[in-house]
Amino acid sequence: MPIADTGSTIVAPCTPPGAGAIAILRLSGPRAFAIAASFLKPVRSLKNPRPRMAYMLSVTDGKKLVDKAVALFYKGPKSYTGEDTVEIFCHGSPYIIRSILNLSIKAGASPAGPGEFTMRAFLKGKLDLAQAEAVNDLIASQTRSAHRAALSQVEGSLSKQVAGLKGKLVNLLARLEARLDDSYGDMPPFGVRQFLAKANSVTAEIRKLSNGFENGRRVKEGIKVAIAGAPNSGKSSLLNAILGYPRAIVSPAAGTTRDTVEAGLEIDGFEVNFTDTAGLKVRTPDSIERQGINRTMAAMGTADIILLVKDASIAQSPMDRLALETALKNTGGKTARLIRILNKSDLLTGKVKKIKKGGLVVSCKTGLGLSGVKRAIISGEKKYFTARTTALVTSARHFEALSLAAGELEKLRGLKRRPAFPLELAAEHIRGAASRLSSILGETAPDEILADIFKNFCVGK
Ligand SMILES: Nc1nc2c(ncn2[C@@H]2O[C@H](COP(=O)(O)OP(=O)(O)OP(=O)(O)O)[C@@H](O)[C@H]2O)c(=O)[nH]1
Ligand SMILES: [Mg+2]
Repeated sequence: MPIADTGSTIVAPCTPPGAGAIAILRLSGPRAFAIAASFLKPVRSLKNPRPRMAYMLSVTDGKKLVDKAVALFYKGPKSYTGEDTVEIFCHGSPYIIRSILNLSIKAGASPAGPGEFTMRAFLKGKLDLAQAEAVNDLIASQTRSAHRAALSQVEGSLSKQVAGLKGKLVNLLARLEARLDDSYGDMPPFGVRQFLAKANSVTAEIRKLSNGFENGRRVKEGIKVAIAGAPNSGKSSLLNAILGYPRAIVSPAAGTTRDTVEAGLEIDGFEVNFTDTAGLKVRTPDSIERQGINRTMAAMGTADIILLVKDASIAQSPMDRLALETALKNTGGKTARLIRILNKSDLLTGKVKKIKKGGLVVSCKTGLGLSGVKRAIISGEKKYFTARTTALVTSARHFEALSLAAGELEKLRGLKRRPAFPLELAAEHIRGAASRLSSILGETAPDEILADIFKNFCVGK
């Protein structure tokens, strides 16, 4: 996609392919009005159309009527793209859509690339890059939490915070530069300590923002939950009971599940992706089982949460111990969380109270404790939306830029040890950090980055 080519007028359907009650096509660019007027009748009403007024018009191909459609005209810069834009609402027949596309192209429009409308909005300054990226997340959002994170980013929550941090860096830089310009030595001695304290506090704010990325990732991509434990402990039963339908095969034979079984569910506005796994065995199993166990290990290694299932009606077995050790290895010291499940509580008599400390008491058979398991899965997540004051970082690109900015600022500490504080070098680090922050907003984003971002959008957005 030629990034800088905004001289052309582009066209694309904005609604998904296939038949529908209504389809919307959009034209944007300097010739949008003229191109629309070449096939919309009567032309008289299009000489100087009133912005954002709905016109009922005929779509014509020469003398032939193609459809009756409603058209809206937006005079730039008061449009989504910032350019002259026409939106045509026609009947949602693939034939009609194709005809209008062809009529537009015949009159000089070019087919829009993925995300090209939003990219033009960015290039015209209607949105910054972080906001533009979130438009795609908003379209892709499937749950309340993902929607909320994307919408607040489109509305500028992250941009505002990043711009604020950048402003603070610019201030620090101005102090250094004033010093560097002070060739007569008129200014009082430079307060290195105070300067570094200010820089440290900005670094801490940046780190706080970037630390939210793990939470942001879970909101955007879903919480990964691995269900693990000894064979026959009821892992597949737990998956089925949580989902509310029999996704995985359950049987009294140990070793029923050999491959991983995946299923997704929305819990209280959060997307949760479960992986049921093959039970961990102590003795070296046969080749198929070994492959299954490798998959169990992989699922545990990449999980955000491990639900460790134990059959509470029997004493702890060597396989339970192995499962616990493996789960601890995958959660200890990492961000992954371990939730211990004591299943088959319906088989216990009077022992329930005693085992409560060891985990969540559950019966997949009676349904006891299942809502508690669901609550435990999302218990850590809700706080990012309630008591949150900082924006949620959901993009790996933003996370990387923030980490690099903080890393750049952390280099300032090392300069303190020098006999004379090197103002030039300090300024260099601050400039570096500021430019990382600018890249989030798109102030310094090169064409390849833009192409890379917008290629993931759908055509028409
Ligand atoms: N009484 C009782 N039986 C249960 C409960 N949960 C599971 N079971 C039974 O335990 C047996 C094993 O259940 P699965 O869900 O297949 O166990 P699993 O951990 O997936 O087993 P593998 O895939 O073989 O490792 C089945 O006969 C289930 O009906 C429960 O809460 N109470
Ligand atoms: Mg199973």
